Amino acid sequence: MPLARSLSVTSLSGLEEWDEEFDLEDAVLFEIAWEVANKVGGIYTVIQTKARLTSEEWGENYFLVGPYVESNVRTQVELIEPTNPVLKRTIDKMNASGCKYAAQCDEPPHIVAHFHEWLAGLGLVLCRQRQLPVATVFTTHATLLGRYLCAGNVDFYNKLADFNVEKEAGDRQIYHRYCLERAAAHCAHVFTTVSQITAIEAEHLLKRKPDIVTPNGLNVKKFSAVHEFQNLHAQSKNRIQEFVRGHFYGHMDFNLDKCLFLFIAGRYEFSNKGADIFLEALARLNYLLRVNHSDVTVIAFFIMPARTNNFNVETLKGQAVRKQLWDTAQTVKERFGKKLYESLLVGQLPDVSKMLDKEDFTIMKRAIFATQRQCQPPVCTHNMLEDSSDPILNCVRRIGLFNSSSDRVKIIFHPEFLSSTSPLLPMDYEEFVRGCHLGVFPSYYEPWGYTPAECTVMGIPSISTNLSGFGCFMEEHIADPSAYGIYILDRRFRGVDESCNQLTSFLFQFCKQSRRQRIIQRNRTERLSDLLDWRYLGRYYISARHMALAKAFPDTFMYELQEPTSASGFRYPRPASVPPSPALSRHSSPHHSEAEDNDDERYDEDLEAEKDRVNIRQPYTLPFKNNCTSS
Ligand code: G6P
Ligand code: 1S3
Repeated sequence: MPLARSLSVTSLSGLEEWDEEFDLEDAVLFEIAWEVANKVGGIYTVIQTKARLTSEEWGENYFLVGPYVESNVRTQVELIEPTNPVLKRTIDKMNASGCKYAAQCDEPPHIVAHFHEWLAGLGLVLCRQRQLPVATVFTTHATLLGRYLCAGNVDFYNKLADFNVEKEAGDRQIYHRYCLERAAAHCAHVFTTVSQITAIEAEHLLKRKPDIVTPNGLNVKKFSAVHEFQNLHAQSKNRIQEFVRGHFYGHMDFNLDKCLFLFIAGRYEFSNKGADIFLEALARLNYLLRVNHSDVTVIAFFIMPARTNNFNVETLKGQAVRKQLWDTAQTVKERFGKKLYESLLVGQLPDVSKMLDKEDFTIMKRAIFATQRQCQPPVCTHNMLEDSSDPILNCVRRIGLFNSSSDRVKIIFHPEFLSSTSPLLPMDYEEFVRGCHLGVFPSYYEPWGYTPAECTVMGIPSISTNLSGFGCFMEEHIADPSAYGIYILDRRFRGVDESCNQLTSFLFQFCKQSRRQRIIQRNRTERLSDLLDWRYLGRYYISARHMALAKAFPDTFMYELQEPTSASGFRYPRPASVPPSPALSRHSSPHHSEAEDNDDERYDEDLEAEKDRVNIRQPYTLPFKNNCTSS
């Protein structure tokens, strides 16, 4: 019997010091997903952002398998020949025989095949049915039935244990897909999901408790200058402001400097993603800002793709008018500059009253005339194909937020993912997020939730919920999440109306912050980014693979489950500026509003930050109960 190699994951002092007794030389990892080089939703982000870390570990023995989509291959894939002869032979044979199974070879490597989501699950089931010597991992990023049930307005979390799953799947005509998902979960050597909340859901709906939770990470970009992300915020905000100038032309009766940009983004699942309660809370916020005579204006962006027939004319016209105004200003400036120059050339100070002549005034009047507008600035930037039944538009119609001058809350629905080549808002998603003030993701069904995580690593505060994997994860790992700009809405123990009130209150409090308080809060938010880095979270994937190898090849690999210790569970402390006594805690909160805060002074919290900065790479134990360690 070959000597067993231990799978050591006890020394968790950062991946750099990973105690890697595990010889991957003869092992090969396949990761299979419908979203490999094929952007549909969050799984694409998982695979894409994790690829660097995984290839650092597996080198040329790491293979991603996805659908062949010609346009994606052209833009995202570099075609190369595999160097591994076994794989080359396999691929040649597969190509020759129309992609049939052909993996017999002389020196079979230890294969780990990691399948994501039910769409790839069939491959896993067939691997097991054909008794292939492959260690299999199945990760579900959401359960099919869970998604359907939640979208259907049921009291999902309270009834989880009671659903007749086969009947529910049948009623929704997803029985075949449900069976595939359940089979993949049960056939896998190791079953994982992205959060504890989805683990509970999977246990009830798929009837298997996940072996390990594999939370989603990101590639965290660290800037050498601590404040660089703040500068980027200011730059990106300027670009959003430009768009707003065009969109609201003729109605720019609010102060852009006192304007806050909020946004929700993601797959267009109106209630699952919480767009319903966000809109309702915005209506309540509008009322609060009006009755309190606030000088703040909120612009809420909805970035959720729907079926459209391109941008609408009014929206495009807005940007054209803005550009025309800009060009006019440049023309007049140049004419002005020329006159000034000529005057200086002859050694005279200019006669200011003659610097603008009749023609200048005509040019400017014509430009101002073009900004006359009979209609309100549009709520939606595109021509919607299903305008009359669209849930966001219908909700806007019901709550009456039509971007009128008296509204303190304005809505912009952009039913297409953002792109830097857009004629309207030429920004990519990352730039846009950086320029916003707050991401709002009040999801009801959200196994993980990348959107608030992306906000966090860019130093932008966000609202998530205690029904989202991200929200629960942050609640578990941060002593005072809201002090760090991580607002977690209670959608688990409150009714919809109560949650909506809480959301309104979060939004209203946020609007009351001074610029200085927002800067402090962004600094704190950004400090959490290590927690969401794949360099930290990637270890759960490593554990899952090790577990699978040990289950599939018990003569060669071993692992041992470890019970959680009291030390398990890592928590970011309250920010150092928070005094211990609740009586004094007013100053700890970025919400305290004092007159002297209302300036644009850069308040640098770095000294405090240094005191409470927690080195995430310090030794600690895995924060999940299902740790696997060496034997
Ligand atoms: C960043 C910039 C500051 C700017 C501030 C605006 O911190 O470095 O120069 O004043 O953003 O913050 P605000 O929350 O008002 O967009
Ligand atoms: C799923 O995508 P979704 O937006 O349909 O997978 C994502 C990646 O794991 C996850 O972040 C999200 O919550 C799930 O819902």
